[in-house]
Amino acid sequence: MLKKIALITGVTGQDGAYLTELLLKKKYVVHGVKRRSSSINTHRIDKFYKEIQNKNSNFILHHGDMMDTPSIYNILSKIKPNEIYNLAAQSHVAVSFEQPEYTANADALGTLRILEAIRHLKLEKKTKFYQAGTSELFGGISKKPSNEKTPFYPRSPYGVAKMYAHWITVNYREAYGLYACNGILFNHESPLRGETFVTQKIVKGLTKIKLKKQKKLYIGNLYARRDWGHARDYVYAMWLMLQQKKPDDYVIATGKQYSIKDFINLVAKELRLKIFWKKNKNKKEFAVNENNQIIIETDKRYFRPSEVNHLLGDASKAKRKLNWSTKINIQKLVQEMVSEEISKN
Ligand code: NAP
Ligand code: G4F
Repeated sequence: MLKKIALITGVTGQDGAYLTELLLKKKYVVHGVKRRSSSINTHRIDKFYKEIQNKNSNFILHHGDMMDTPSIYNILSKIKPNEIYNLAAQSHVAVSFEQPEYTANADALGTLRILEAIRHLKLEKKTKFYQAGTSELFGGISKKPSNEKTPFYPRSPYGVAKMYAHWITVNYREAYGLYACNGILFNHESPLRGETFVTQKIVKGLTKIKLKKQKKLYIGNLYARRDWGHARDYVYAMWLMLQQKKPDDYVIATGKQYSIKDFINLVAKELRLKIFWKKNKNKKEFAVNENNQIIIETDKRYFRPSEVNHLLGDASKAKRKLNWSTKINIQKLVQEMVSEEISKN
């Protein structure tokens, strides 16, 4: 039987690595798009290098960029994939306030570039398309759990760019009959999470404090709340979306919500690091250790011009139609992230 061919943009990112692992296990031929960088950016997928060195490798990397139409077009025309997972993005919300135009180009127009390439290459009947959508689309919506029918209200240049990507994916499905799906994924983390996202920053910072390699952790809004799952569970949902009879859009979430402060407390507990929360005269919160030394402090630099205070998802459609559910809860997620971090120190 012919092997299925998948193309993953953003293969060097957190989700790209987990999805590569899943698809290789499922005997796909996996092509990944990586962008050129001055230092090596493949640490998350290095474990598949053995696979690359093998002559009959099922894992092939291509240079490309979401901002560069010819590279996208050429890769698609060469490999004619059965499935495309568009995971590439400037994915950092805070950075999107500093680089709004770059974010729009890579995240919004980048998606359009792939859809147009599918159309021009007449791959509409062959190629299924997954778009990495986000709970940031819901942004400033109420505290109730969001589902596929909840209206969007993005609160960052990143959220706005992803909103374009969402609707252009819906539009190409409706206008040209593409098998195209939006996964509206809530936050998902893992030991492979980028270092500047809050969970990984907390795990790395508190581990170093525990091991006396760092004195303080500076953090932003302690009271933002997120619905955090594990990336491994979430890439499985991406794959499921492309295995259905009809394309559709799905919310993927755990349905449970924690604050940044809760996450800090969970990590401290896992590390057996004693922390005591206090407030100064100006009601600014900080945390000390048993020797009354300040180990966590808030810092204006990490607050955003407009914040998304609450994110909570309702994944009942995915449960019903994809038979998907989350397997790894937040306690297990924290355990895995902490134990991986300790092993690196
Ligand atoms: P990530 O770790 O930041 O990975 C992003 C990937 O995109 C990296 O491979 C990065 O390459 C690549 N990339 C960035 N700009 C690019 C460009 N101009 N051209 C080509 N590639 C580019 O993100 P992630 O957490 O794996 O998330 C995957 C996708 O899901 C993203 O689209 C993100 O916006 C979306 N999403 C994530 C979450 C979440 O909680 N993780 C939730 C909802 C949606 P480098 O390695 O070279 O930087
Ligand atoms: O970890 P974060 O940077 O993730 P954020 O902004 O929720 O975005 C992530 O999830 C989205 C899905 O909802 C993805 F689409 C997106 O690509 C990305 O993966 O921040 C989480 C929360 C925010 O409210 C932020 O203000 O943590 C708060 N926070 C507090 N202190 C901090 C910090 N965030 C970061 N990055 N760094 C801090 O020091």
